[in-house]
Amino acid sequence: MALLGDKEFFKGIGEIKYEGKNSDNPMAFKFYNPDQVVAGKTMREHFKFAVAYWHTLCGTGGDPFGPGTKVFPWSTASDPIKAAEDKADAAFEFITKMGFDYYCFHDHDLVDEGATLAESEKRVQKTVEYLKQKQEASGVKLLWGTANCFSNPRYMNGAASNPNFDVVARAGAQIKIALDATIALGGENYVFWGGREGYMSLLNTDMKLEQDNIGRFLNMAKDYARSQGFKGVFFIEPKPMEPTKHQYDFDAATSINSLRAYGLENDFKLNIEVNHATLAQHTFQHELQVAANAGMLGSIDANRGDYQNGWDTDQFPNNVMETAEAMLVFLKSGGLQGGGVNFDAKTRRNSTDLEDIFHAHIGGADTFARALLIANAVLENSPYQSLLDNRYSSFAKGKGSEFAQGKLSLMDLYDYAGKNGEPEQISGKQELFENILNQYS
Ligand code: XUL
Ligand code: CO
Repeated sequence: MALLGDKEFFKGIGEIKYEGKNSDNPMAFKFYNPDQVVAGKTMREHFKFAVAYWHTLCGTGGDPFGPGTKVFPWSTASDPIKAAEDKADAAFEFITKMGFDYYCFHDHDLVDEGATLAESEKRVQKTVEYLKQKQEASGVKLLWGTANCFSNPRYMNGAASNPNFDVVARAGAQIKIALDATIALGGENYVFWGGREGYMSLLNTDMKLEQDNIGRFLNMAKDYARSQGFKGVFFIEPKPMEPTKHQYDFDAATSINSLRAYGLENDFKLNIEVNHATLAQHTFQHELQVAANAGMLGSIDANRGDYQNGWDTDQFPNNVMETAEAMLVFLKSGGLQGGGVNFDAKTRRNSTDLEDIFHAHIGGADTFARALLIANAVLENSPYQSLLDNRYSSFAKGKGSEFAQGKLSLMDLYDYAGKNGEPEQISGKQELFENILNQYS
């Protein structure tokens, strides 16, 4: 069995090190310094950067207008188990060279699906045995596992929301196998992204039954995993559309409501993806804040969309100022509960060199690191927090404080307002807040 070092796919590329912002070495971090302490934790601990198997090891660049453009040297074997082992070798070589600690997968990113459920299960189990050894040899861990219940044509009408019980059961079986794999690999979390859990037309859809079925299904999956000793967090990953027109887990607020409606709020949190937030017409930081307010900020899928088009382009993060706003929410809410920052992002179709995959992840990590440093400087050194506190200071004293403690009635507000007269006009000072972020960047 090939373990680390027996075979090299990314030849000529060594370990990526932190060299600081004056380095011109494209194969070095400029801001991500894994052991640097920021706000009481190392960057490594804050972020728990993870590599997404599906993009980085499997995504060859196909789009609706043409096939893939990238020929990966780990994807040549015809035997599915050999191909899975080659892919695992490449994955662990890449993750180790990046100096990251985590990876994430869908079941059939690891190994191709077989002709039957039993054959698929056997393949996943064999690959898991191999991955266990790769994990032990490298120290790399599994941030989360998930099941791909959206690509196979059997799921064209949904998985847990499918109108045909036979498909719902088939999805259940697949998710049981993916949970077993995640648990066997010591996965810290498990993700549900409902790729086809939604609908295209209400005319042929019983929305209430479909949503109730998803609620029942998630409870079954949670109960099974807990019965097998899984102690990690389950994440729902909201996305408003694509592939379906209306997805049930539209955004953070919608998903939190569903989790509460089906009694799942103690076991589930959210995995917030940047490009999913913007597809829902929200900012990334808005979605993080909504999740944090509910105590459900679990994990991040890091990427970005494109301002000029409206689909899930999954580009690597590179917008420092937007990410800095997100890192303000991240730091103020105490970071992520259970999860980490998974690069759910792909190099462009015409980025065909293997080294491009390194440039992409280096840039993504540096963007988050630089943004974290900015947010921390804003919180520690600037007047930002005191300006914000001041904006709400009327709730910290007098009648405002009584209101905030739930001690007033509507009649009390009536009496107070009658005596108080017309409220003073108070500026929101948005430009000043924006200038502070700019100044500390
Ligand atoms: C799809 C997406 C998925 C999930 C996992 O837009 O983000 O890759 O992260 O199923
Ligand atoms: Co994602």
